[in-house]
Amino acid sequence: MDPKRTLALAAALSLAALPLAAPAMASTSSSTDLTGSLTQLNDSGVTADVTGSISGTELTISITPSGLLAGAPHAQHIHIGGTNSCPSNDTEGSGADGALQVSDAAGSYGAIAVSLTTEGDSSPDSGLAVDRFPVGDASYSRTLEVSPEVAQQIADGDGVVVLHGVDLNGSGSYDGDVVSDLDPSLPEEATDPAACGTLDVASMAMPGGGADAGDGGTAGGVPTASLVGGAALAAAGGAGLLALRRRRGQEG
Ligand SMILES: [Cu+2]
Repeated sequence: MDPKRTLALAAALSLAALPLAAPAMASTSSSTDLTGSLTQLNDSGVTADVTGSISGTELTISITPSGLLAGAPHAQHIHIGGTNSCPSNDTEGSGADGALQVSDAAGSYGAIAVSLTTEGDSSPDSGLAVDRFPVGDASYSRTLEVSPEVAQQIADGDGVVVLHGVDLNGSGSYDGDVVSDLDPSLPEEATDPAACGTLDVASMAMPGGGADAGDGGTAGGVPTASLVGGAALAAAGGAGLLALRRRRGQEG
């Protein structure tokens, strides 16, 4: 074969190989791990750990709550919208004694995108399907279908998990004079948010080196640049940690 044609063929082949590599990368990243750490709203004392994944339009999510009112159903949703964030626990709302109601927090975490029901429909229509939500601190785990749009938003880290139902007056059940802003047939306690946390895309493991650079025991085989970085980190000491925390705080 003419050497020029051979070269051209080689070039064409190497170009052809590129599109093969791209879909392979896309498919490995199409399942995204999710994690969340919910903290209290309305001084509820409620916390919850969330793990899950989104693969295509299939959402798997597990919630382990602590501190929810026993014997009462707790509506739980993935909200999307607003600033895709949680209001702070001390945010004043329109409920009794400044309690935060659902609509008060809409600017932070938007509307219901997924109702995390125990069975059946999981659309926003089931947002208050009280007979299909966990009771008390029951742990929750389910795999659900969501719309392509919602799946993308969750994979982008825009989801916020909210658990509802707070015993504001400590009576042991949902009651009180102020009605819910979602359903006036219910007291606000039945729907006020109890805990909130962003549904974060789990960070990938850092490639080796960085975390160990400050450890003198492993310094032997580390390239000079890493050693310098390690020394700088060691010199910065607590201040470096503080800066990292601050940066995280700003993201949250
Ligand atoms: Cu909600």
